[in-house]
Amino acid sequence: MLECTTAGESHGPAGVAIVTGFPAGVLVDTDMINEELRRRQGGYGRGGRQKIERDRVEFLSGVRLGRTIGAPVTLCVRNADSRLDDTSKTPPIHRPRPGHADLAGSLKWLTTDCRETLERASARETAVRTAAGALSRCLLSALGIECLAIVRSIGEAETTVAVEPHTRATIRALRDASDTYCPDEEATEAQRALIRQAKVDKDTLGGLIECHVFGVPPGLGSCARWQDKLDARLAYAVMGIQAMKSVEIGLGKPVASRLGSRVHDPIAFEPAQRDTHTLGFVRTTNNAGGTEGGMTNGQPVVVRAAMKPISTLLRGLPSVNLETLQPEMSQYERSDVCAVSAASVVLENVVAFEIARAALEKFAGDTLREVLAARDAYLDAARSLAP
Ligand code: EPS
Repeated sequence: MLECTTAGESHGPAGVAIVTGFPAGVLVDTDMINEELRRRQGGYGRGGRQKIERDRVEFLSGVRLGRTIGAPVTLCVRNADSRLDDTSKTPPIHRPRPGHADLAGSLKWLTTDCRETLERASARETAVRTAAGALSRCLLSALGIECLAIVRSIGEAETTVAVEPHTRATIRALRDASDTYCPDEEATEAQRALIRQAKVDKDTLGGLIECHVFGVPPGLGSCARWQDKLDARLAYAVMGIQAMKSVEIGLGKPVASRLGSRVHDPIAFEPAQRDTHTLGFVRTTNNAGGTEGGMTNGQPVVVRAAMKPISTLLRGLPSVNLETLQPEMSQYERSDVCAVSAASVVLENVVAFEIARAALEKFAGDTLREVLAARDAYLDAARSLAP
């Protein structure tokens, strides 16, 4: 089973991720992983920390001569702004920020110093989670599976652009030309304006991020045990990203208000596509977001998540001093005005990891060669179901 554990504090020496269950023989594209780390550091509205850090992955184990060897892979991203034990630079925080882990964590770990909690709760942790997800994409690319996440909205500024298999190259290029990672010039401009205004107002902004996964074969995940449903696993993993408050698969919330005839994706068979990963089963719509019964159906997997605004507001919010129990405004620490763009990169790589995990469950093997052979054997068997 593919697993990932992370460790590290925001201002500690480094973050690490340990990935177990990764097959041998996968070519590790370190440049691609570093490019994902660079993108995660970017996005309009980021704060001062990103001028200090230059995130790069180091492999401390599990990789030899550029390929995985089947052993646990340890990925490390060092912190330039490392000062955890210097209390002159990381002073205690007694005024918890509403929306942050500060208060709940202080009550949990029996302390009045919110720093004990915030150092681990920080979204700095997503650097190594992104690196681990990007490692899993080295396997996915060998399987012909591609992930693409965009920013759908920041505040009220939203794009309605459709992301389809045949437009994905254009969407990727538009996204990469946008400094909010939104594949729509007009929406990008509107998002930038909202972020600028929020900064002036000493406020923060959230948004919607959306990931599409192309080339996923049918049959990943399972309806046999609820724990193995792929949509459930995706929701679990995505809610594990800092600041997410909801997850949707495919059409999402609007399924509640539409008739069935306007929700479910009609099934057709296209013989010319029989040799592709869809096995020839095509749909005119993809409201299901590529999963039915918790299993992939050959259509793109679509996951959307709502990120709350950053809880560190320069103007502060009503709070209570944990040392005096007197009302005070929440404490300000250097932070971002908007990290939705960065979160879209995290989403892309977290979703990739879950898809890779499900692919390895169906096409298990100690080496990439065996995984590819299992995938091919399955697709052949599925094609031979009907004459
Ligand atoms: C974060 C607070 C800020 C963000 C941080 C998340 O860190 P600092 O207090 O050092 O300025 O920059 O995000 C990152 C460091 C990162 O790399 O994404 C928080 O409180 O969650």
